[in-house]
Amino acid sequence: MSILLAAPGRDLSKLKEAILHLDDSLEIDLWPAIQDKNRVHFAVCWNHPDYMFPQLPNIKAVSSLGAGADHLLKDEALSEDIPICRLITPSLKSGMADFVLHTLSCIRHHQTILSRQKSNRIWEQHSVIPRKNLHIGIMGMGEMGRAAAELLIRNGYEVNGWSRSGCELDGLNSFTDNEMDSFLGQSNVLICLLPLTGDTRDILDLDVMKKLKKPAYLVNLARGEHLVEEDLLYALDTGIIEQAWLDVFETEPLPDKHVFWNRDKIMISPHIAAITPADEAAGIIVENYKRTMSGQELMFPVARSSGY
Ligand code: NDP
Ligand code: OXD
Repeated sequence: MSILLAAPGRDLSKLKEAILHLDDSLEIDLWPAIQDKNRVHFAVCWNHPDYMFPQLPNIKAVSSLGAGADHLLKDEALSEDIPICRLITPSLKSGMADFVLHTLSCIRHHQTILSRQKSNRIWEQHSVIPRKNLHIGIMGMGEMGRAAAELLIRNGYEVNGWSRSGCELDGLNSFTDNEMDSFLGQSNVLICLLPLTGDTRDILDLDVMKKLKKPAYLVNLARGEHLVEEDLLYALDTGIIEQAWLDVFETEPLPDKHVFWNRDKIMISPHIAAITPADEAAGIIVENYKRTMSGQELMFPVARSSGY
């Protein structure tokens, strides 16, 4: 029986090594070089090709190689009977929390202005924005949102969290999905950590941006499809939004000709907010493979009904 690792364009050799380090009796295939397609029982994927699953007649479960599983759920060739899980590790959560804290620090210290000043050899000082002036609003209080909120609260930020069912966390102002307007009205740094579903696609639109407390900042670390790109450009041009910090995009890598590259008020990072180290990923992959083979429930299962 084999585990297939399929992430075109990514070097998976370290992950394969880490899995074999845990159990050298396992058989690992790296897409597209599969020894025997009938032997593949478990696949770990990131942006796999559409035509892959119909070639794997004995697949029993599939894991995302990341935290999001939207790329698997949209594949109609992946039968609804096949359970899906995702990879959540301690470093992924702490990495995301660190990245959010770092972004807030950059906003407070005017990093966008400093970068521009350096290009033009300008020496000009700016006073730091006090933490109390930033009211943080996190959309999505799951694995990532909760880890970020905990770290921000420990660092003295006021944090509002928005989710479908609400989130119990000491020091957090929790809002449920029908309290969106009041959540937005009390937040001026909006951080998107939602899964991509039918309900959340295009959620970061002009209407949402206008409802934020001023001055407003937008940080999207979840999926590019959450953001209505032309609405952001309008919001930046009209002062509705001061700056945007984007780590994820509809098309990745962000195309060379994309208008976002030339905007001073948009900071871009290449989908690196949080990354799963190979050794931690391997532990979860091996565990979920073994659970699959012995008919047990998977760790970090994805519910097809909710889409996350
Ligand atoms: P989870 O599935 O753990 O959490 C989802 C959260 O969103 C839950 O709190 C859920 O509410 C809430 N939610 C879902 N739908 C709605 C809705 N319609 N209205 C309000 N709240 C909603 O996700 P993760 O924390 O693991 O991941 C969050 C995002 O971050 C994903 O898009 C993921 O792909 C992305 N990500 C990005 C990385 C990067 O490097 N940029 C790295 C890792 C993740 P409830 O609690 O009520 O269910
Ligand atoms: C993701 C990830 O889901 O990088 O974006 O894990």
